[in-house]
Amino acid sequence: MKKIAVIMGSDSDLPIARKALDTLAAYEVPFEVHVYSAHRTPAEAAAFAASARENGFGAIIAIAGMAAHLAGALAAGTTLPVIGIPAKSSNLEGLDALLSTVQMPSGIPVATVAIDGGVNAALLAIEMLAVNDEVLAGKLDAARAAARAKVLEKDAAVAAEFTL
Ligand code: RP5
Repeated sequence: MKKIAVIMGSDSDLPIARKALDTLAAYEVPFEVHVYSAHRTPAEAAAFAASARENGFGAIIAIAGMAAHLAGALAAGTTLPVIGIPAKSSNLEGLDALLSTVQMPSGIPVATVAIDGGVNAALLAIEMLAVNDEVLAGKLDAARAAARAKVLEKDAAVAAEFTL
């Protein structure tokens, strides 16, 4: 199975990264984690992106806050899918990072998830791998079925308590 890379701009992004890592682990998807910054370590970030495909990765998750260029900078160096997580790390509540991550120019896409959206970033990466992995696709289906059952259980409980 291909690996997923989880790259964060700073170790202060770790709480968001953990959500993605826990999700990948729950699906038994292999991953590698690094701290590379588009601004503080641009050479290391570029080198990682340039060699990611030959190093066995299937997708890259990039987490960054403030003037968040990490996802775009990695995407510039690879044709692997890059998923950007804007981090809420400044007094602009993550809106700065959201716009920096999502507003990519044509030709260099970044699939941007919600601010601090570690779980969905991991699920999106898993869905990418599941395109040609039936076992993984089955796990995703099972998780959706379990989530549906939970909501229907809550619906029944709420309806029973409040319906006149
Ligand atoms: C970004 O700046 C990082 O991704 C982090 O979210 C933010 C703040 O970094 P630190 O100053 O905490 O290292 O590059």
